[in-house]
Amino acid sequence: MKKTLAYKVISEHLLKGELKAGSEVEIKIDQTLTQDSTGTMVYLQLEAMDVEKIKTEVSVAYIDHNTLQAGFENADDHAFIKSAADRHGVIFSKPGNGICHQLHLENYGKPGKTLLGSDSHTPTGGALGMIAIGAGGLDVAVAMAQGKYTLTLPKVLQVNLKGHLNKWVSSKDVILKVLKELTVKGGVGYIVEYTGEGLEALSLTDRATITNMGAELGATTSIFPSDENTRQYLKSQGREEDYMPISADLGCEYDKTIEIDLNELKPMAAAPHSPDNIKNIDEIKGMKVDQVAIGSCTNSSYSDLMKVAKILKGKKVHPDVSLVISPGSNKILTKMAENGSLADIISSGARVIENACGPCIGMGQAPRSKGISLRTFNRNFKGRSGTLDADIYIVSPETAAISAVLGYATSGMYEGVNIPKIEATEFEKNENLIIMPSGRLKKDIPLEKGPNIKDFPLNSKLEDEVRVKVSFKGEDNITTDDIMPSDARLLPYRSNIPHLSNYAFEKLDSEFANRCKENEKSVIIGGDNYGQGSSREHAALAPLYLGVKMVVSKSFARIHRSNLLNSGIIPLTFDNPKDYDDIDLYDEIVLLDATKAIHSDKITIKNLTKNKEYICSGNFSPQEEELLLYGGKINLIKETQNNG
Ligand code: MIC
Ligand code: SF4
Repeated sequence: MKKTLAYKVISEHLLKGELKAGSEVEIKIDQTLTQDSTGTMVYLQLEAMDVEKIKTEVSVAYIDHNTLQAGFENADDHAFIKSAADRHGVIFSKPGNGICHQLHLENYGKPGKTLLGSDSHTPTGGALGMIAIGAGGLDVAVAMAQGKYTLTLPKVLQVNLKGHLNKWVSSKDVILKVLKELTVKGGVGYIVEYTGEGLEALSLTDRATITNMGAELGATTSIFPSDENTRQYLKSQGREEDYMPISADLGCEYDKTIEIDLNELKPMAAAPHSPDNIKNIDEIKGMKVDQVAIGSCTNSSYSDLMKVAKILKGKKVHPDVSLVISPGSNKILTKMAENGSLADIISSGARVIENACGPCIGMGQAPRSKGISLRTFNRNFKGRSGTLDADIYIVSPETAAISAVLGYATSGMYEGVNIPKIEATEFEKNENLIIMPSGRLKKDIPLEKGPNIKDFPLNSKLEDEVRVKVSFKGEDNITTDDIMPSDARLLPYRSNIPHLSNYAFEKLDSEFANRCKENEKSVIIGGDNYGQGSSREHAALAPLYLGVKMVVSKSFARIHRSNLLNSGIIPLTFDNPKDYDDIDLYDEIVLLDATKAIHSDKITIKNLTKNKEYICSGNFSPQEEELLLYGGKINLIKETQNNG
């Protein structure tokens, strides 16, 4: 059978199941990555599972999110992860080395391999021809312990790229166009595979911008073939030997195809407050800008920052604009210091900040009140920047840089500016910010657990009757940033669920935590695509801690649904979306015979307050049913270990 590239890589890693969309498959995981804001949970979970050494070929613990260190909390998290990494044989990347996805491309990703990461932008690795999937921390912990991962096999959506990009139009505009076509839920249940003549002009890091933001489509992952551009990139990183060409079989069939004519694309922006709210720059041209932020795992590559440096060279950042730049890696920053382009950036009046996620996750650089910020990042959800009434526009680095100089949103295309050309370069290996595992035995390496590191909550076995009250009702596309906000104030508490849980849904409904306490056992009611965005399992663990037993929505985002199941919280979808309208806060809902009901196709819940019944579906796989019965993955693993 002729195979898509995605299915080729998956079939080479298939341990169990059938290569048929919709069926449950188990695949071998070659590599994992964690970052610090989800990583503390991963290593606590490894401890709870009593894992000795990991089974993957490469596992890396990156520190890139929580780097502000305004108190002891972040530093304690780093020390904990460092000690846990050594205990289990995981490579540790120190803070300052750079952003996990950029670093993984540079140093470890390989064509044809599988990667599971506790960050939703792990699909960045798809640029190298990997199957790279973002997941909740617990799934990554299990992948490290067992070298495998279970998923429902997605369908494959082909994006065929025709023609060539015009000057000032970049790969960021390609993915913004895909988002316009498909929306933030259009990728759910799919792997997005890129093909066509347009690939040739897209460098590896251009491709990585596209696969990175595939997360915003809700797709399981995105993938590019591994070709000459891949070889060039690996060579530039001093590891040409890791190159292997792979592509789809000629004439293979896709489940869905969209075509994009690159010649027709213009520079674009995702307007507030969703990555699929796409406008052409000419629609917002002239809009005064207060802040420009360049960086993040989407656009912080060497060529992105070199373009920015060349645009800024000899110019002055507009007096009303604060321009901040966070490079993707230490290697990139070093190279730019050596070739003088860093001086061009600094002397223009830009503020160069640490090689880390920084403002992308609200760790500093919150815009002014009602501020307008152009950012090269991937998410512009309301409030994520740290300023609730700020308007965030997502743009390419070239659009960001020229707008920073002129003080208003624009593209060089409309300003008669020449587009800069970037010469390829080679990077020297530098592992000064990498700590390899010492090889000592786990029992000889103490876990460094500071006072901020608390145990994570565990659910109990599923009861026959689940009787709950509605503690929150949300609209469509509720993000995990809405459920469990993260900013400089809260990120330091990612290993402290009791503290964090007080802030769940804070921005949408400041009474949520109190209501949960009042209701004791709760249900959350959601609209479409509930839980989109970040992979943070805190968006399941904080509700679990507050007594949430069930979430009923019109539909779910993939990673969040898994995180709920891993926590033993029942995710149900309404068969009739209109039933959603019926339900109000504090309504009492009951699921009878729950331990039997979860095995059925149709699950009926009763609204005792309104005297109504709603038919719902769980679509639980056999493994998911077990997760619910045992009250989550850790309980299930412990039970299985104890029984044999
Ligand atoms: C994000 O971009 O939202 C994050 C912060 O990287 C998250 C992970 C987290 O919440 O820690 C993600 O993308 O999964
Ligand atoms: Fe970090 Fe932002 Fe990328 Fe998330 S999206 S990994 S916060 S840079």
